[in-house]
Amino acid sequence: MSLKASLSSIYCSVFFVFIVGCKDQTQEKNTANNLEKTTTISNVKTPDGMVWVKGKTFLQGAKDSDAYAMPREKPAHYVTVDGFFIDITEVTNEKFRAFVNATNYITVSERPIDWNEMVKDVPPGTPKPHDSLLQAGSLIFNKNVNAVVNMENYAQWWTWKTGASWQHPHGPDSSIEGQDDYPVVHIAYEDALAYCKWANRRLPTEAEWEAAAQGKNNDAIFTWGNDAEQLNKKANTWQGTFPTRNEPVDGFEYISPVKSYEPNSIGLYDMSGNVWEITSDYFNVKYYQSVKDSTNIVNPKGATKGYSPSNPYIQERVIKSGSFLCNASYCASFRISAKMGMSPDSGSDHVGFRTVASPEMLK
Ligand SMILES: [Ca+2]
Ligand SMILES: [Ca+2]
Repeated sequence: MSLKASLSSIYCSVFFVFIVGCKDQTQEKNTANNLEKTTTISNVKTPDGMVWVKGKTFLQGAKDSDAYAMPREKPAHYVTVDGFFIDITEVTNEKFRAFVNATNYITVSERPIDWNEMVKDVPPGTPKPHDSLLQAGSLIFNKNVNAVVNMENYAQWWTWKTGASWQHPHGPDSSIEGQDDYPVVHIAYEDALAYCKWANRRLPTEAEWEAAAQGKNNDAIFTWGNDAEQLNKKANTWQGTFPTRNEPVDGFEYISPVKSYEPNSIGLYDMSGNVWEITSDYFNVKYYQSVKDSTNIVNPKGATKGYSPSNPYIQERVIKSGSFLCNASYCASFRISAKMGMSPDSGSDHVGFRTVASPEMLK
């Protein structure tokens, strides 16, 4: 979702859509991760903070036994991906600060909004908003919402906040001091690309992201397997009644430091919940229908263009993992196959990213 979303009732940008959105004190020792760190892949040493995802064939999309699966996740189909390296955590504030310090990069949410550009992405005839609404800012979750009239009206729990950015996640009076190990948020697609360029990384495709989330599995619903009862021990999501009553049974009401929950079977943290993660694929709700009769799809890069009936004016990108706002009553996006669309020019306080690298990028 973005400011645009508030400009028209028929315009519903991503963030509104992907909102729906225990810590186990005895974290498993991740022996798999330790092993991978010392493994040389194609004469390329595994970079610090990453693990190797072996190339494999797996079932992408909704599994038959997944009661929460949405039409855009169907039908499931087998795909093959080559091996790649992936960050074990979401990109943290510490890492993003290093990038900004090195490049003086200014994120999208820190730039004033150019109405001449925005007008291209909103329904025809949308009036220009007041200049006060075109100041730099981003979307934040309204923690104080105590009643919702219509669950389809996301604007009830999202607020455009002038001055909100990765350095001020709740607005100009907030900061990330002492939160180096929290995932960076308020990241737009182009911000993530800029970070990747600096770091010699790239964003994962949706298929790569699912392959990594599966870990050693090939057809699991969750990143830890198929037991839904494990959710509150394995991921930072939302308990209670969304969006009015947050009962942090899992230990966190808001985002959590990375590595607060057990990793999956190949050592990846927060592949379910905490913050959404941007991928390189276009969000097209019909894409899986278009490939259902294909066999052995190799290294798919998703649809050639985006398509979302709820947001027809934007070429959205796929985001994965769900966030601390995800709840089964709304979208259950903590499942591997779940996905939402994200407007490429907007961020919010529950979207971040993690990066990948192919071996050839590191030679
Ligand atoms: Ca939580
Ligand atoms: Ca995540």
